[in-house]
Amino acid sequence: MGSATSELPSSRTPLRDTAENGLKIVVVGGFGVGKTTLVRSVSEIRPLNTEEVMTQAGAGVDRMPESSGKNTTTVAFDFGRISLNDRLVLYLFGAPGQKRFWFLWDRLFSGTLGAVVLVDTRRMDESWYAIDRLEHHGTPFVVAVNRFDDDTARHSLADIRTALALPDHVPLIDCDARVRSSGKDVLITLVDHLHHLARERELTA
Ligand SMILES: Nc1nc2c(ncn2[C@@H]2O[C@H](COP(=O)(O)OP(=O)(O)OP(=O)(O)O)[C@@H](O)[C@H]2O)c(=O)[nH]1
Ligand SMILES: [Mg+2]
Repeated sequence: MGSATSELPSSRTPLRDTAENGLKIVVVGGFGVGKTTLVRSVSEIRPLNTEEVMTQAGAGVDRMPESSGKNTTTVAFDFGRISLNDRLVLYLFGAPGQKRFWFLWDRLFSGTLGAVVLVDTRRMDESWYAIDRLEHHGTPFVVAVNRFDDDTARHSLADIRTALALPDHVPLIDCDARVRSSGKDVLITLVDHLHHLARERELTA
């Protein structure tokens, strides 16, 4: 994980008695954008990860930036949990990023209240499929740009919004998937967005 600053929780944190609202959230995005990293860094339980080591057989198929130290990939999904406050708990499902596992996504989306699309600006084209599928399912989402240290281009959020053809009402934020507080901010942005959409629906009903 290089200079990762997040820490895995050392023991299980029991679910608070007051928790009454559980929301299923999925984290989607292209191969190696940091989905597993995000679920690991924010989860208050030891996350379930279905990582497999990538071998030479994947060379040319598994398209990662050369400098990446990544040597495992998610083959089913990640699962973690975070309590945003005394009553609200999020169940996080990290999707697998490689194209050959994308058929699992539609199943993962079932019962999902909202999604985070993680983006690596060096491989923006890999984000389109995620956005497309979420729009198809009508699942509300926010987009979080996981800024990698060796990304020298540092595109602005405005440029990224244009490149992804994201409508103005979709929240777009920066994050560092390795940092718990940053991952948590992304989730809070998503919950605020869901709240806002629900209020809008009430007003127009
Ligand atoms: N420098 C830097 N490295 C990161 C960041 N986020 C993740 N990484 C590293 O990038 C690699 C990719 O992370 P993963 O979390 O496995 O990515 P993923 O999206 O789950 O990948 P797949 O499940 O294979 O699609 C790992 O080696 C991480 O340690 C980041 O913000 N900055
Ligand atoms: Mg993963």
